[in-house]
Amino acid sequence: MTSSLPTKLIQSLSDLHPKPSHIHFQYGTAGFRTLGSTLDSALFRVGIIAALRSKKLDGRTIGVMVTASHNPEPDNGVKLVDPRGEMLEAAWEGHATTISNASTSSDLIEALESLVQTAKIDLSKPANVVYARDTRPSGPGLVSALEDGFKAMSATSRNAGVATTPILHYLVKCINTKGTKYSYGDDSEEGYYRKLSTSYKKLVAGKAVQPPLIVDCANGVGALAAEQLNEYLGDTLQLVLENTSITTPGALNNACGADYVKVSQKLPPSLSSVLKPGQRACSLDGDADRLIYYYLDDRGVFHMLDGDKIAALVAAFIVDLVKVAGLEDQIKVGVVQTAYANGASTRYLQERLPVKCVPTGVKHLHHAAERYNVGVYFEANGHGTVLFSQPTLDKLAEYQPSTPAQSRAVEHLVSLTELINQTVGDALSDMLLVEVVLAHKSYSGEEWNSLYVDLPNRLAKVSVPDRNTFRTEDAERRLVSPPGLQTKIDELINRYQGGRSFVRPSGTEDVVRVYAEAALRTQADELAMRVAGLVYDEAGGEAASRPKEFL
Ligand code: NG1
Ligand code: ZN
Repeated sequence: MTSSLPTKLIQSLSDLHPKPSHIHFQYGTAGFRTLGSTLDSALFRVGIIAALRSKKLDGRTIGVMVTASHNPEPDNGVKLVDPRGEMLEAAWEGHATTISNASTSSDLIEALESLVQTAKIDLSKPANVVYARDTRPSGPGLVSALEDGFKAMSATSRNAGVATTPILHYLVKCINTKGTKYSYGDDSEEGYYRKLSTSYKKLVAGKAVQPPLIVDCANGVGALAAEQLNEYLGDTLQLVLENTSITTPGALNNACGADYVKVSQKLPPSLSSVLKPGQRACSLDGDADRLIYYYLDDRGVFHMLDGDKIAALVAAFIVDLVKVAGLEDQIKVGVVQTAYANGASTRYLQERLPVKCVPTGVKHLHHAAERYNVGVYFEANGHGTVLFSQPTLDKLAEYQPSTPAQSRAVEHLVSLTELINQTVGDALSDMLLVEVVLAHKSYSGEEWNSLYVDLPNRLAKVSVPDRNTFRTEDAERRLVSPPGLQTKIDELINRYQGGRSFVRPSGTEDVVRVYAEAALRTQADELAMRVAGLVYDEAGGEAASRPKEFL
């Protein structure tokens, strides 16, 4: 039993992972994320923090995911996953930032000692962690720095290898609920594929098999997972996997993947000879937690079905099932969005359901969704899931249906709770969810798309010397700083029919993001460009780059 930090061991291992003096790390909405080549010390320290977090939570298992999601291949990142499979508690984001910025090994030990004191960590408790990485070339090196962090704390660690972000979250929840009445599933990748494919098969039983679905795997880890899933699905759904080159240098997220499709609003060029008019296709991102659908119409015109369209499709389906089950008065379904949700989607959903707008970042969406009996949350970029509260799960388990139709609807709802990842947005789980709804409604992509018509919109980004000078309120829809800038933006917006625009600092990149929508495509583009121009003029400085093009 030790009750103090193993300072000698920490010191000697930390000396192998010195912090670059010119870098300031910040644990943001997606953990630490920057150029992979600069992250070695941060990974070592995250190893220590994960161990301390586990000790703080009585030895419950903490997850660590090494990924930079949709970012370019040279980037990498790391985030911690709390025992229920959810994002790290907010207070610890600050601790992680402080510890990652300690300049020397002795400063690090001092910072760790202060964390142990302030967070009242009992060092005699065990430390358990499970970790995984995506396919980035910098991954293996960063993982060994992370492992040195575990070693420094003598943590018990389990290497989940190369896995998608949602699989790592799934494992964390399974490990921590094992043997309890809340057991989430078998704590293995096979357990994950089995859980998803079994519930999918139950949900589509008796429905006509959907035509094959093209899946753009972004040349990332989703390719490995989708290949496995394909086998488990057998002939209930055929996935045609594209962009599966996980070892080709530079291929990851390059002109493919969910972020490329969402931001450029285009078909990945690699699919132009593959996708036939009317056929459904979808793109995953580099760690398979985002999903965007699309199709070409008869004239070959591209149509995108983003996170907002997924939310609309899925929410309506669940509301119908709850109604048919006879549980309308007992189970309330609500939707959570961010300011990036298309205005047309918000209008469509608000006419049918309670809708809440929260700041960007999964933790905000997730927590808001937890307040509903069934909370549907999706970001426009395709990250999202549906949460079923524990009382709702209990209600579904105990409910005595009085007709065969009610009984079928309840069975479907129970299968949905199995199919949908309850920890985090999961592209593969969401993909099967979409396929279930399309099969039940006999919808083509075109019919799904016609639920509402998207307002033309544009996302731009501006490099500024210091993005922290931009501060927002009202779920990031208005700027409070720099002073006066919001008034100028408002004046611009008023000149555009159906105009809406807002500016916020990114939590994952050193940029300020600009979003604009308007009744016409040319107007949305123009509004975005002009607001970006205002931001540039305001931020000024040598380091700022005038926005010439979008992206
Ligand atoms: P930032 O960089 O804070 O805009 C982006 C996404 C978020 C979320 C995070 C985490 C947009 C506009 N922003 O955040 O929605 O997914 O990355 O990966 O899509
Ligand atoms: Zn991602």
